[in-house]
Amino acid sequence: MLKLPKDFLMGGASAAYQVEGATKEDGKGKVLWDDYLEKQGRFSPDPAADFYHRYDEDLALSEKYGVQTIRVSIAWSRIFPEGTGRIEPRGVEYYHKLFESCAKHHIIPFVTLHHFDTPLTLHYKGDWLSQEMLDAFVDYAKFCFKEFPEVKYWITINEPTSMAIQQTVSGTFPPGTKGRFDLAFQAEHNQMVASARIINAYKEMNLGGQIGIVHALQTVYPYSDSPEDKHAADLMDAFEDRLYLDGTLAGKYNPETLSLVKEILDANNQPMFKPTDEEMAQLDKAAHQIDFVGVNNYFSKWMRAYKGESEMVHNGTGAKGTSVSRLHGIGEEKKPDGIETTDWDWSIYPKGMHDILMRIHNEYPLVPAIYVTENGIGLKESLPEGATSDTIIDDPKRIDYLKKYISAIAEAINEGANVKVYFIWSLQDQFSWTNGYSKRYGLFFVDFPTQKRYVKKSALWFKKLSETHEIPE
Ligand code: BGP
Repeated sequence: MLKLPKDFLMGGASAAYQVEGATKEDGKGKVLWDDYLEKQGRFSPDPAADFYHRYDEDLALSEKYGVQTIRVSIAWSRIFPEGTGRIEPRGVEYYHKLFESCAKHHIIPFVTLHHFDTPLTLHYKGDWLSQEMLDAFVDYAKFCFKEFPEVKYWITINEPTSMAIQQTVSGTFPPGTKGRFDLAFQAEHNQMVASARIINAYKEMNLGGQIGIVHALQTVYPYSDSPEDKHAADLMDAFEDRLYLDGTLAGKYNPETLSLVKEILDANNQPMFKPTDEEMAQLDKAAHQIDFVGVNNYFSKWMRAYKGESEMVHNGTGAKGTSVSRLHGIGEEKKPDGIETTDWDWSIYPKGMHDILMRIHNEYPLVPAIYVTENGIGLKESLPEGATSDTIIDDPKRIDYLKKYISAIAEAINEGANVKVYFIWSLQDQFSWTNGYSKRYGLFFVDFPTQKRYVKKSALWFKKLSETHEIPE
């Protein structure tokens, strides 16, 4: 039987906008999603899981079911409603109460400073493409470091790549721009610089905690052994993984990575981003001080050569087999026969988790530790008829998924990777940015009309693992 190390922590993850609800309460400023979602009319972020009012209940459940740590994010616009300047004391107070409740329930908070929720004022100024946004972000981060000394684990930014790609390449995040690889690379570079500036500032403040960044990392494989398919996989890897591993964990961009990036941009007739010496110095300094990298891994990708125009169709409803991803200058995603997928077309491939952990271990020796900051499976689930508060929701597919992925993590640890923490996405069912409420990930079921919580069987499985560190059958 595979085992996890004795000091390994088991956690549950969330993000402010996906759980809190209360988007108009206590002086919170608007974020990029508010008007966008209202206009789209598909789903509302209110009340989501109503975590703003029910955090204590969720933390009590967490304690009961062996969740030792939770990943939450601070909603920047609760504290600075306009992104900068005026401070809203009710927002500050809310996070103090949340961290107090964590302490009461013996739960360690890992706190993300930016999880896809740029304040609207700064979004309109260019979001991650604007230097004003970067400066405001550094000020906000320093404020949080001083205000919340009880937090000992900080995450600068969640998934710079998925934010940028979805904002300006696939157009699934606001403002919904498509096909602008140049803007995505520039925004990603800027996020890495912002993250580096914050890491360097945090270390200067000598607060004794840990700080790192979280990346979305999908392991990319070629569809076949042909040189063309292998090259498509290299391009996709540079686009989604390698540039960010280089920038944040090596502190410099490998020339080979940059030439792959340039090839993508040239094919799309778009200009290359131009880092300054000062920015590169910040990246280098931060890579030598970063305490951990957070890995979000759910699925892997297979690429084959493709010469046509870009075409992307997002499966946002769970209608299996409807997603399309063909990127001009990169390639086409195509899963080999026999690869299992979820209803949202995400592959289930635990080896991809193992391989990404080993790659970081082998190729990025500066980073001291790896934390799996998100992993889990989105499923369609409903409350059985006649459910009472004791009803336990049966979710065998989630247990199976967790067993396979956590075993893959245990194997990587046995091979030398320094993986210390695992966060399931997600702690409780929550709002999914482009899929609404039908894609459930939680250990705890949330009945969305009433926001009442129910335990899932996976929570019982999780508790056993957390207590014994043996991966239960
Ligand atoms: C990650 C995000 C999370 C979360 C998760 C699941 O990329 O950091 O915020 O949403 O993916 O994705 P989805 O909600 O699209 O299924």
